Amino acid sequence: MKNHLWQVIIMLLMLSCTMQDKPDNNKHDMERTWWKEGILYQIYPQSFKDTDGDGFGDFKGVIEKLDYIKSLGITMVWMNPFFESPLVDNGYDVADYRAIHPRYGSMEDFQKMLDGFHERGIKFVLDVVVNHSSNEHEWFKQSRSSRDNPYRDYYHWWPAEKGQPPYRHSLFDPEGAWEYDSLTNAYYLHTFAEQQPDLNWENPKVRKEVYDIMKFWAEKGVDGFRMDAFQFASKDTTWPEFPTGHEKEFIKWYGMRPQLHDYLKEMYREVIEKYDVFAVAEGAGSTFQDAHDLVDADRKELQTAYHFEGVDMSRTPDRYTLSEFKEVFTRWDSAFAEKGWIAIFLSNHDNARLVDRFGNPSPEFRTPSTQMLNTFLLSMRGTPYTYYGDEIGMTNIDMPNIEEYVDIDAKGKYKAALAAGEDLTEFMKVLNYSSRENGRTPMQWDNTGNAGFTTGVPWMKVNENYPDINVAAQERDPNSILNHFRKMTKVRKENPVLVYGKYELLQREHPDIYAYTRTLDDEKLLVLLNFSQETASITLSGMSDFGEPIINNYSELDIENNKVSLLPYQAVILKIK
Ligand code: TEU
Repeated sequence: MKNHLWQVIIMLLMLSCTMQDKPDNNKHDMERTWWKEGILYQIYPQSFKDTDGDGFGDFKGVIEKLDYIKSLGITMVWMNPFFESPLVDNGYDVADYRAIHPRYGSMEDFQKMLDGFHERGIKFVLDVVVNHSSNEHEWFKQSRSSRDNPYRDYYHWWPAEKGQPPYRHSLFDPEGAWEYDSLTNAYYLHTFAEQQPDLNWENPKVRKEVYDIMKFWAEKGVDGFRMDAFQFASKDTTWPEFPTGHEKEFIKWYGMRPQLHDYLKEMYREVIEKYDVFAVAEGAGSTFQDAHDLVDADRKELQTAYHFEGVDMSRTPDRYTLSEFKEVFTRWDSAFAEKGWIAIFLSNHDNARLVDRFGNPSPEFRTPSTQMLNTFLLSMRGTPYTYYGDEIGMTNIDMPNIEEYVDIDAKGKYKAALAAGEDLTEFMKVLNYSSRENGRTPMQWDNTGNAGFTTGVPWMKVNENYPDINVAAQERDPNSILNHFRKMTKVRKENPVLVYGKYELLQREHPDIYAYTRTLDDEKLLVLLNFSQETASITLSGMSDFGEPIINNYSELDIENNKVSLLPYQAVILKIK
């Protein structure tokens, strides 16, 4: 017995030594979780697949495509809002958080879709839009009805007898974020459109309502929550004037107030920990400290957050430089090298298409450049997010006239440019390249009418390149963007080093190639991505013993000793022995 006790003590000592000896980069490895290993696919439901011919995608359409979604090798789905809504901002204006907008189907259809995901081992992430509600939500109707209504404090009101409220910038309304409401002679705050009044998170009743909504969906079986525009939820409700000239510095003045952390801790206690669900906030603040504090597991707030520096790089047609790209992703990786976890993405429903912004959409280079970008997303540390259509290289559309635009964001920006007397030709050039509409066109399934998306009139025009770019055609081609995406999700799943391994940038100054290694214990992978349309080479000192590439978007690879030459947009991952 005594002997046995000693054996146990020695074993425990050995175990604690090996744990301490592990290099820093393995800390993540010790806290393995499904959401770190997850590969997320984002579905914009109105544009995915329509089954009833009304021109809007629906749940039945998603159900029809469940096997396709599974075949991508993804393990999580985030779906944009599908709740009851007047649809002023395509559903980011929710009128009833527990009801489904009829255009998507019924609650029964939702449940079938959710079960379908679960049967295929896919987790489901719900979009929770609670920085604001719709002005048609019952809470707001009550709130605006009288100053002493019990719901008055669900929103932010400024009584007009106090004069004009201090200026607040609105992301969608050029006239600012306060809207006058004559019914009670007061202004209410709306960070986005005037139909999206901001909820008052200082009010504990509002917070409880939100947790109840989250519980409602957790009970139905959703596995995670994406908190929309959440860094703006906490406000300085003493309403100070901001220094002149700085009124539009969004995160600094409007986002990440210290009490946000208290709200998140409360949400964690009330919902997240009770249901073992995952939560990600849109926005990670402006400093690494903000981001860390949001996702530090010990603080019990969120599991991941996502920063905007990546997608903010390429908002105008002059685009980004590779050195800037490397700098942003390297800096954010190093901030989370030991603790915390982030999302890796280059596109979503608020941005133009991946290939237009970061790759090369010309017919010659569309395929390799999209494959290269998908290789990047799936070989970085952090949970990768792929936006529907990027797995087949869907591109921007051409909409030179403002009359064609339906999005409130584009319309608001146009109105502001007009009021400011900007050069509208230049403005339209930038909008045509960068608008959110580019990323919202119907999914291109095949070469039949409307790309197989709908038999009716699509809510948003289908990109006319669908006969060339569609799922059916790419299914048949082993070298398609789609099949490369599938190979790459498989590679990520088979190589935990791509999830947990330490990231190290090589040759920061190289003008065309992004090269990095991922290392976990004695495994090391080398990722080489040619971001240019020319052949480019790189000489890797101290490395010559390369194995066969575990992924390559071309059939050949030119290696001579330690010099690797890459074809235009070639992407390879090599095992370093
Ligand atoms: O976006 C919030 C956000 O921070 C915006 O700046 C967004 O980047 C901008 O609209 C792009 O022009 C979220 C949603 O993702 C967006 O679709 C909604 O319109 C918005 O919240 C309001 O709910």
